[in-house]
Amino acid sequence: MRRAVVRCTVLLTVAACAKGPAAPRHDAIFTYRQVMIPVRDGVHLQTVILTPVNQTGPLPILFRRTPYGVPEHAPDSMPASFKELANDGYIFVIQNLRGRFKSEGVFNLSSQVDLSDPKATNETTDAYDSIDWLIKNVPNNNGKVGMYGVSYDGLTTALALLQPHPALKAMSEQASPVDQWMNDDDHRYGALRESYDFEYAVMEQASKTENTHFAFETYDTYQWYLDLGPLSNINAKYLHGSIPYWNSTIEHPDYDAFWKKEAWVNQLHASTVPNLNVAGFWDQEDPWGPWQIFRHAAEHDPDHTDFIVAGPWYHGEWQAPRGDSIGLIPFGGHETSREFRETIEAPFFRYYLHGAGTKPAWQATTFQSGSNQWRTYPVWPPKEATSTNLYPHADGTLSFTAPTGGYREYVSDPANPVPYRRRPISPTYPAGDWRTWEVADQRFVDHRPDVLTYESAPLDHDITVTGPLAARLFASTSGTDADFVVKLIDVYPESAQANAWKPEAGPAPGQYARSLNGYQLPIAMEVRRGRYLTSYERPHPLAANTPTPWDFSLRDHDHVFLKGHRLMVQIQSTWFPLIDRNPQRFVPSIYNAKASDFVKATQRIYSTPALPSHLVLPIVR
Ligand code: PG9
Repeated sequence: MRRAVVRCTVLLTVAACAKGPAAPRHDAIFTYRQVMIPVRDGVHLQTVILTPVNQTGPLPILFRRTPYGVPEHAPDSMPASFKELANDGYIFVIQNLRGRFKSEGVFNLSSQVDLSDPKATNETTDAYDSIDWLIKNVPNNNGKVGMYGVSYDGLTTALALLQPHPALKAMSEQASPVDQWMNDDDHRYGALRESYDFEYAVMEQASKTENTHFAFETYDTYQWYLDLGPLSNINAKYLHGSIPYWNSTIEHPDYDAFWKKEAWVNQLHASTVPNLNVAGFWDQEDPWGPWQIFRHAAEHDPDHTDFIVAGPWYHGEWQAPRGDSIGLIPFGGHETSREFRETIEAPFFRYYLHGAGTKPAWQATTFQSGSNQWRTYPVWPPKEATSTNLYPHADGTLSFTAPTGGYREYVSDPANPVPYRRRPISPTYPAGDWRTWEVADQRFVDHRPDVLTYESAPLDHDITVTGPLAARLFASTSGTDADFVVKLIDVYPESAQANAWKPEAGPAPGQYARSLNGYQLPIAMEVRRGRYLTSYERPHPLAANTPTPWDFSLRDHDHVFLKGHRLMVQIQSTWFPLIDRNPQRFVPSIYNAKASDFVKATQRIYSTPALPSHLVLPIVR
């Protein structure tokens, strides 16, 4: 396997670039100590302890567990991502997971937790044992521990909910996955996230002591994945069975016992530790997990300690210095990330770990896009939202009135799949355009003959959509397997120039045009795979040319479609190489499909009184 090695973490929290030890500084803000913490099976975990140099009394510990590498020295200056927390005074502790970098044991890129076996170790028991060690061994701690982290570090935080140490008094799980077959990083209801699953597995499992980026021979990975052909070529030509997680993925195409064990959130039925869940509406990796953790913990939450915050963010953007825009889309002058940390995250930990301030008086807080306002909700979803059907019509229009008849069709060709973002599609990591692809202007595909576009008239009033969205398509295919992708889009008016990105307002816009005139902004997008419509465990062929209901969950959102904007829906059957290509001819496992199994198919979307395809919007009037 060809590979490129990097030494920096992929996340935005404490920088973990491997530099030599820094010389002692008179203006240092933390003292740095590295220890090996023993856990129950005798394995030692590499752990860094950052203690404020100006510490005068006992302080709580804020603990983060990561697969990406711990810092090799104290930060030279205060990192933006924990400046607000540091102002309150914490001992920051960062630990490498077992089997990563200098931590002993075997890294298992999996979140399987078996608490019925007293000898088993996993991320839940490693967190428990480490907290036990920290409160007994870190000088001058106040006996209270908080955990927090984004993505994998959010997952290791959330897994502590399953058997929390009594000293764990609060946590903020941020963008944690919960079930890697159902949603988030690796699959969407069984449809493989091909580029992410492959590139991430290589990054974390090609080397114990590095984060490795697969070295593509072509910059445009759309071309690379297309040239690859059937997925079996990944092992045959490149990995040769060397990456365990990739092997597990292709050995378990369906929702079997392996993935059900991975779905750790199904063990959670109560709020066991006060938890501030954090989700991004445009999180390109883990948009679903935080909502699932929030909902599972809400099953039994008598003390109201289960909270959620969501904003218009890409994966982890709430830990960026400002968060005043995403791609070209500005947030109305708000620095949402700084505001989140100052007014929500820091006060949350201050209340539970320092005993100061007040408990949040809400269950959910969002930064609502469109209106660009912070909103608080006593319960989520808000009771006043009314489910309202939005219908695509056979003439390409979109409205709240039921359809009178007809259908539209297109030919989906696996040899010419619809790209999920504008080509060239750079590798997922590092940098590239990955972070903001979910807000990319969809005009780059709406002319394609294999993408159906439906558009409303300009809105004569604002439409506020708050809560979970869904879609039900009535669709047929001439094949025996198929994918459908549904996108709900906010179309800006031609007069939107005034809203356009300003150079001083945020990150460089990369490849996108600077005007928002006519911009097609995706609000909700999802894919379903036909073989799993009736059972996730046992895939079934579709009956060719037979209209069938396809149900989509489009996740939770909070967005205002402003007066003068239009609503748009796009429907397509490929989304490549984000989602692997469906052969469109049913085979027992797509991962064993041969090149000759991939065939063209004619797809139809119905808009008749008996087959009224529609989206369901939770509209707040
Ligand atoms: N999305 C990444 C991840 C989390 C958990 C499991 C696998 C991948 C991450 O950014 O850490």
